[in-house]
Amino acid sequence: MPIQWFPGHMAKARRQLVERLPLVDIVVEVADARVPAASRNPDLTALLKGKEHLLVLNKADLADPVYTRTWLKVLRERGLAVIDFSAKRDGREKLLQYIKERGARAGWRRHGATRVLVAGIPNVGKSAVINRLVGRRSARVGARPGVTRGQQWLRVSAELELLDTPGLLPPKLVSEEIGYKLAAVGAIRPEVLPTEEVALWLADRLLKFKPESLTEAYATDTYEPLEVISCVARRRGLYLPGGRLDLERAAAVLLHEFQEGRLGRITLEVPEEKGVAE
Ligand SMILES: Nc1nc2c(ncn2[C@@H]2O[C@H](COP(=O)(O)OP(=O)(O)OP(=O)(O)O)[C@@H](O)[C@H]2O)c(=O)[nH]1
Ligand SMILES: [Mg+2]
Repeated sequence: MPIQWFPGHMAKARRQLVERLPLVDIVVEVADARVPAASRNPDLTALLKGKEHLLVLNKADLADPVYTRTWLKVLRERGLAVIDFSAKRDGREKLLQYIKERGARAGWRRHGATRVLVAGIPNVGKSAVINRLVGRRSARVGARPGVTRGQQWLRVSAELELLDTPGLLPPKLVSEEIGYKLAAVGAIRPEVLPTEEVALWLADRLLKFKPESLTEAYATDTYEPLEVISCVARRRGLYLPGGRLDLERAAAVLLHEFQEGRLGRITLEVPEEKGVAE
């Protein structure tokens, strides 16, 4: 794995997170509902041991609702407090209610405001979730990993304060498969894994999980991932000078359109999959 997997600013963000933990009442861990297992950082899970904790499967509007229900059930059976959420839709009251409930259970240590630390890997929507709770665009949001650079306190009310934190990846890539999942949802920078490899992996997944999404978007009639990329190029008119298909751009287009939800609501991993269970 290239060294850029765990950039220096993340090591610093990790140190700052460890410093803050004792000062907050509850941690809201944000993950991506399209990859509920791969988008959790085992290093963070270890740091949070013994801390009041709520897992938020965000971007549920982009995930397959049937799989989301299955994931919630499985994760709850494993003893986790978990809810699905979409920072794009309104689920503010539900999330506030959960935070309150978990908080009451923790028996609020302090008289002043309840303090919530929001953590997770990059680009899962931590800042967007915070903005939804605050009710306005207070934290910076962006469609690439690494937008939030430092910690920032934001106030929901006199009773509730949220701490936005930079995305944190595990120091080591756990498996290549997880790398592809994270690249497919945009949680790791595109330079880390070759775009064409990620797009081929994604095409293979889509063929298995939701082939009709490819038929509808790109008029595919194949079960070959490479041929899917060719269909994307033809459908979007991506040609190189000389008339050959521009597969590199087609790969980037497939990733982008998947990430934007233009292929429909798709989940990329299921609980019973090999290597996914905890
Ligand atoms: N469709 C959809 N998009 C979302 C949702 N939440 C966030 N996004 C988008 O996902 C991208 C990342 O959101 P951020 O809030 O910046 O993510 P973050 O976790 O704070 O990322 P870093 O600060 O880079 O670690 C942005 O383009 C958001 O608009 C959601 O629930 N649904
Ligand atoms: Mg952010």
